[in-house]
Amino acid sequence: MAQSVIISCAVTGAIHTPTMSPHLPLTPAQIVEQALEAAEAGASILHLHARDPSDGRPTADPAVFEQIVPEILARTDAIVNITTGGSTKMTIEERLAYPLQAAPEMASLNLGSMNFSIHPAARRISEWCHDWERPYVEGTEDTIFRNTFRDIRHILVELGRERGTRFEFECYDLGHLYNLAHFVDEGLVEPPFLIQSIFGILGGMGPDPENLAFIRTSADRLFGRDSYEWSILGAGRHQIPLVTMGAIMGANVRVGLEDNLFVEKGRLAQSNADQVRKIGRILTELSLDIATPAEARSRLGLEARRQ
Ligand code: KMH
Ligand code: ZN
Repeated sequence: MAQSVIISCAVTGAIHTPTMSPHLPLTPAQIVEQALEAAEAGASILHLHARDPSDGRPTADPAVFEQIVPEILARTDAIVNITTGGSTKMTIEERLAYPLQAAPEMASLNLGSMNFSIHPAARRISEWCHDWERPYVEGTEDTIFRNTFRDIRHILVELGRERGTRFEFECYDLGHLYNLAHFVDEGLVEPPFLIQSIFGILGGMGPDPENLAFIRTSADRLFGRDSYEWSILGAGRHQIPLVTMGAIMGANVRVGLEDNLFVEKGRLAQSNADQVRKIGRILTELSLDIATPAEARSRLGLEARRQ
């Protein structure tokens, strides 16, 4: 029998900017509201970033996260997953300030340094809501998203081993699976772990459907299928097609406005829950069940931590 599908929702991220959609949640109240609505719609994992409430700029300020995370924890049973990627412009110290303080149940962990660019999006926009947005978006052409082996080890030790946080391993390329395998060999990553395969980021592997099968067989070879839960993230317009394909292949899915602002061609999602409901309808049509937070915790080895 097919396993139920764990839906992750990445609520706001640090890629998109306020000009790109009026529905992108920016303030703590908006992020909390949309996260709770996404959980209500079926997301059992909420992946969270913070933004400066004054202008929507990505921030790693623990004081802003503190206005978001405790409120969500108090009002839903969904798993809270805090970014350690932050934005490509932040230092590792900035990115880790809140996760190290909060020791969340789950956090993202990016498995390699890479180009990570959205600069082509700037060509389509002539009027920006805020002064910071245009240089931020254009500047990604010349920015490296830093995640060295030492950075990854530091996060695995300080957040994982010392504080008990488990990870959403963000893999944008085949090499990132091998980097993860290195840390499995070192004894710093233990099953069951969550591999988020990311397709369609400029700088990572492309959104070609064939890549899903290639990554699946590579992960099976490196880890054994019983060691990991697989999830698919498709960037932009590739989101729903690729996560649907992944679900058919036995993967879990990630949606949310961090990864895509639209709910269908030419129509902006009004909220994160719009996308969660859409993939929920597709899964139901495919006779696939949606995992509850309890099922997700059991499959991801989170129960011990919660007790
Ligand atoms: N923005 C996604 C492509 C992170 O927060 O650590 C990957 C991500 C990174 O969610
Ligand atoms: Zn993120």
